[in-house]
Amino acid sequence: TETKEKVLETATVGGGCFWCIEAYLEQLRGVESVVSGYAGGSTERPTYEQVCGGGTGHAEVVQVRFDPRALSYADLLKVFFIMHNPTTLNRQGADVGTQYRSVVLTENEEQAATAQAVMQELQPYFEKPIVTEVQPLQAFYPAEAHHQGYYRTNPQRAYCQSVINPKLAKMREYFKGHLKTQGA
Ligand code: MHO
Repeated sequence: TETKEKVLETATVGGGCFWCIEAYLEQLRGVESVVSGYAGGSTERPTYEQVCGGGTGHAEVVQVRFDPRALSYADLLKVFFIMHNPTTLNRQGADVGTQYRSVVLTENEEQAATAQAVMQELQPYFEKPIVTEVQPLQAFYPAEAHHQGYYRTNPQRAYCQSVINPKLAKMREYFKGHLKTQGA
């Protein structure tokens, strides 16, 4: 018997608070899982407090496992770029600091080339230069358990209501036909 096994790919991106990126990217059809974590810095197995304190060099990122037959890496990146502000390495809305910088951490040369191509394609839609860092992924450190699925676990928290809800509304408005649940 022939089994068609799904071959998933991995994308690692950062651009603002990982609670947000996780909440909106997991809406996309083709996304199988999203894990919040830290990458792009040097400290091994950092804690959230260390990352917030600066000095680790890490950004808050999410690691996405996706089915490339349902969602291309390029399309995933386009959604990511449109959903955050890739023209700053310091500020994402109310969240300020290097941990919120815009970064794409690539698995291979092909992903790096795709990231550059997507940035070039989207540049005309932004007033300022896209400054997203594109670099090979060295290590990904999953964040603490209470940071995983934060929006789903804490929908009533003020941050979820005031910051994440508008992003989910934007997802529905911009990418309606590409979401797992179109009505929610
Ligand atoms: N300013 C937000 C950011 C959370 S995010 C996981 C807060 O501290 O609640 O960086």
